[in-house]
Amino acid sequence: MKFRSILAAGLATVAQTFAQHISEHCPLPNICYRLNVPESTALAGKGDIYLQINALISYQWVGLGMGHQMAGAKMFIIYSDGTGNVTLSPRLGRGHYEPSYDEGADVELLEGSGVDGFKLVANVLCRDCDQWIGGSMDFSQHGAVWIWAARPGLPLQSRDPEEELEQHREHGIFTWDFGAGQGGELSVNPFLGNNATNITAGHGNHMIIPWKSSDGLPSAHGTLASLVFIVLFPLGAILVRVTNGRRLVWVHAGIQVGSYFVLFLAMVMGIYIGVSGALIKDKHPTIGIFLVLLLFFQAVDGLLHHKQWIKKQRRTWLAHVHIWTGRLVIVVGMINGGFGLILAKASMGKFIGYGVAAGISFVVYVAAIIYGTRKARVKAEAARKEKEQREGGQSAFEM
Ligand SMILES: *[C@@H]1O[C@H](CO)[C@@H](O)[C@H](O)[C@H]1NC(C)=O
Ligand SMILES: *[C@@H]1O[C@H](CO)[C@@H](O)[C@H](O)[C@H]1NC(C)=O
Ligand SMILES: CC(=O)N[C@H]1CO[C@H](CO)[C@@H](O)[C@@H]1O
Repeated sequence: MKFRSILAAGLATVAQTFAQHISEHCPLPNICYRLNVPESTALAGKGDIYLQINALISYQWVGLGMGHQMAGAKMFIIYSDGTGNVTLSPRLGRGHYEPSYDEGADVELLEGSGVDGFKLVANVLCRDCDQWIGGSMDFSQHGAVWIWAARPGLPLQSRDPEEELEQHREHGIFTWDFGAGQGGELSVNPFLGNNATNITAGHGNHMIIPWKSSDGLPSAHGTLASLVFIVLFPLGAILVRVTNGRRLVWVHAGIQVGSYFVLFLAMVMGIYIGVSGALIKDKHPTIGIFLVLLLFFQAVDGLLHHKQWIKKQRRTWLAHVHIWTGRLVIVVGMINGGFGLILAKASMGKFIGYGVAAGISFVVYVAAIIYGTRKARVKAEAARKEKEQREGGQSAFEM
């Protein structure tokens, strides 16, 4: 009896000891990462480590990465598997896009993992965390730099470790202080037992870093929409202002309607990007969609005012609405391209390139409007004089 209680007390002490070797970092109240570096690993600088990823079920996926950026990082991503447990997906970061599944990773999901009430919990044993393709980490040090990311949303419910992941929303970088987490047995899952109350917050400075999505579709969207607002629409507008010709109005209509289809395609791409990246509520897509809608009525108005013009041989209010809507759409569209670049966190080079192109186009466009307006005025003046002369001549003849 006495022996038993000594044993029990001994076990409790052991459990208490393990419980103390956990270093915790909670970048958000709903997301916590825990680390234990067993004593032998801490001494050798390499060997097994234990990790815990712990997040609210409201996250579609939650990830932790070793390294100071996505490229070259060794990552652990978890999501619900649909059967009450979590799927552990080890990945390798290749750059600023979805990390690829790391088939060869020597990691294991341990007891205690699962969807526990409102939480996703993954207890992970990592046997190859000291070295991987792209980097290494020395566990005898005081700490190292890690990254994390998460995406809120409905549970993924997938057992496929290669599951397609949507881009993260929340993300950051932090220096993880190993100190508090160093110690304990190599072969004991430190996250089991109810005694893990004495957990040390182990984070140094941390900050938010941008994590960009793959560039293909956003680039195509941006290129097409810029082509329309910087080149095609102004070109179509300028043509009808500065040149003459009976059929010109149809060339104008052809260019603008053709451009509209290109813009529509760009908008469809943009909506896809916006929805999958949860960016759709930003001002860029809102303005973009509004412009596309407005342009539909612009086409209708163009047709109507042309009919009026043929009948009356002069500009009606429909024509003025058409002209000013066109000008507004072109200028707002150019500005909205800038908002798009901000939303995409584009490089300085792209900002400058876009700014210069839009600037040149704007200047040429305004110059053409001024030139066209003057020309029209001169023509009208000449026509008026001619008419006067004709009438004057007539009256002289009558006299
Ligand atoms: C989840 O999976 C791990 C590894 O297979 C297992 O140890 C654990 O008990 C599972 N959890 C639940 C809740 O089934
Ligand atoms: C918690 O851990 C710290 C440092 O390891 C230790 O000094 C402290 O006594 C522990 N507290 C409890 C309640 O075990
Ligand atoms: C400090 C503490 O809470 N210790 C508890 C650890 O867990 C055992 C049983 O699981 C308890 O008996 C201890 O009181």
